[in-house]
This record gives sequence, structure tokens and C-alpha cells, in this order.
Amino acid sequence: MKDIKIIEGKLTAQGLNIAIVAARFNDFVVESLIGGAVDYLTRHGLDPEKLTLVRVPGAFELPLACQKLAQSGKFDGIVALGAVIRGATPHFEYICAEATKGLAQVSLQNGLPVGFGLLTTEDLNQAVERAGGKAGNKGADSAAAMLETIQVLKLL
Ligand code: INI
Repeated sequence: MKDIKIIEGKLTAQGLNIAIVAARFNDFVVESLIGGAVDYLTRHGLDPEKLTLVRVPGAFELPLACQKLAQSGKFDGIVALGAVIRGATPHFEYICAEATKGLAQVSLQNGLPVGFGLLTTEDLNQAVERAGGKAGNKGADSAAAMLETIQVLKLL
């Protein structure tokens, strides 16, 4: 490790323009994810005036809204937040697959970091645990990943 060149991003959000796109579905869980993401970003130097929150109906709508924001050229990165909780039908699989694929496409096609803060859980308990409970806060984690990616891409 001693002589190798290491490129890594600094965890600073100073001067950046960030959008959070959050689904309304399962809002009581998503609210905690939004709180975690906002808290992480502002504690890392983001000016609250440079943070935009966009609400969409459900996880299925996340990719389209993120794509529109990415194409606007106004943002350095986007955090996508939502919670898909398994029900009795295959609906869960379809929404998870389309939202995940769509968000990855937006990121790659626009060269823009998209934090993946979409919970896909077996039940409500698993979702609550990951939205500020004992398994942390995936809103904060996805904001952290987006921020690090923004900064490391600047150096590549
Ligand atoms: N949307 C979610 O974000 N989470 C869910 O758990 C969910 N379930 O279970 O149905 C969900 N459905 C709505 C979907 O994302 C779309 O908004 C809807 O189908 C309209 O296009």
C-alpha cells in the first residue's frame, strides 16, 4: 500500500447543489430517511439553500424524477429515497426491479452520482430498523455514498 497512488473523495458538501427525491409511499419510514440524508449533508457543509427536496408518489416514480433533475444540469448529485415493503403479491418484485434498474440507468447515462436510498424489505420492522433504528439510517448512508462519489469523480 505504501507506494501506490490512492484517489479518494473528501467528504465535504460545501458549494454543492444537491437534490433529494423521496417517495410518499410508506411516508412514516421515508420521513426518517429524509431526516437522515438532510442531517448528514448539512453536517458535512451543505448550504441548506442549495438543497432541493422533490416528492414523488412511490418508488416506481423515483427514476423519472431523478432523470429530469439530472438532465437539468443544475445538480451535482441526487439522493433517491423510498421504502418498498413486501406484500402478498409479486408487486414488490416489479417495483424494486424497475426502481433499482431505473436509478442505475439515470446515474450512468448522465454521469451523475445517485445515492441509492431505497429500502426493499420483507416487513415493516426491517424498514424501521434501517430508517434510524438499530440498523442505522439508509438515508444518511446513501447521502454519504453520493457525496463521496461526487468528490472522487472530480479527481478521475
Ligand atoms: N411504492 C413504494 O414506494 N413502496 C411500496 O411498498 C409500494 N407498494 O408496496 O405498492 C409502492 N407502490 C406504488 C408504486 O411505487 C407507484 O407509485 C404506483 O404503482 C403508481 O405508479
